[in-house]
Amino acid sequence: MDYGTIARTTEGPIGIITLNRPEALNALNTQMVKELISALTSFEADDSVRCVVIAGSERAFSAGADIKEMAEMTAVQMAMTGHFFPLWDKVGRFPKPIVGALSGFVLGGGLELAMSCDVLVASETTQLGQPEIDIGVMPGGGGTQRLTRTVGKYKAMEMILTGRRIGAEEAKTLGLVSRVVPKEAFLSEAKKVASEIASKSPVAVRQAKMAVNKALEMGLADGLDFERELFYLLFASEDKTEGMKAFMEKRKPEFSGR
Ligand code: DAK
Repeated sequence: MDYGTIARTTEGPIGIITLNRPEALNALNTQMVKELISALTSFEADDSVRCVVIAGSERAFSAGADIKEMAEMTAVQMAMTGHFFPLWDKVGRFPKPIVGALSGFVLGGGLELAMSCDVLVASETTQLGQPEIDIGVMPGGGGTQRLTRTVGKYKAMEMILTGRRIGAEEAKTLGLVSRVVPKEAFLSEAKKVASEIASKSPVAVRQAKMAVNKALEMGLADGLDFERELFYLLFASEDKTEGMKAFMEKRKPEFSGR
């Protein structure tokens, strides 16, 4: 597939998607959503890709859904086309880890896309917000649910009801990003984290990601049962045998993903 709104590249075991509509601050339009789904689908099928990075530019990760495109849409069109829902489902259920490389504006659907990633590296210039209220709507891609689960009711209400943006340091304090780095380093740092994850057992990484995500959906007792089942399963993997053997032999493990 030829991509017009994103770039899809690989660097060793890392699949990289770069949002690329600089003229619209990487606003997510239908074409970009389709291309994102296509790139993610190809990375999912490619065994050599062990971790994915989604990045924007230094000025904007994404300023949200494309307002110029949405302005013309009716409720029925939204519902009948599903609009962006396939994207959120794809990103939210993507089995491999995704590192979000954030910088500049991370707004609306851009923040919702970021919150579907697994580790968020943010440049010190990052501004995050859910400004949908300013254009007469509300978050529709998971913002009311994911933001509230992450930062709690009162900060989520403040952000969603006022549309006010927060900076990278505040986001880190709130647990909304994993780490903050100087603006020159946001992409390299995201790739570094992705490489680190890619060096682990893909089987263990996949199960661990699934278990952590379940913590946001399940009660504690069910979550602990779920974790235990996934943990048992890892004892059937070759990677478990290799990992423990390598420890005892004082060498680096070589994980095969089996
Ligand atoms: N859509 C379309 N174009 C955008 C845009 C957006 N969201 N954000 C920026 N642009 C365009 C601007 O129109 C401008 O283009 P020209 O007018 O020059 O052609 C260009 O990008 C540069 O923007 P500015 O000139 O405004 O730059 P500034 O530095 O002055 O301001 C800003 C930057 C980010 C503060 C400002 O552009 C802004 O407020 N943008 C809108 C942010 C926003 O409201 N975002 C939320 C959109 S609603 C769903 C899932 C998700 C969603 C919906 C449904 N389903 C699953 C159904 C999500 C909804 C949203 O995200």
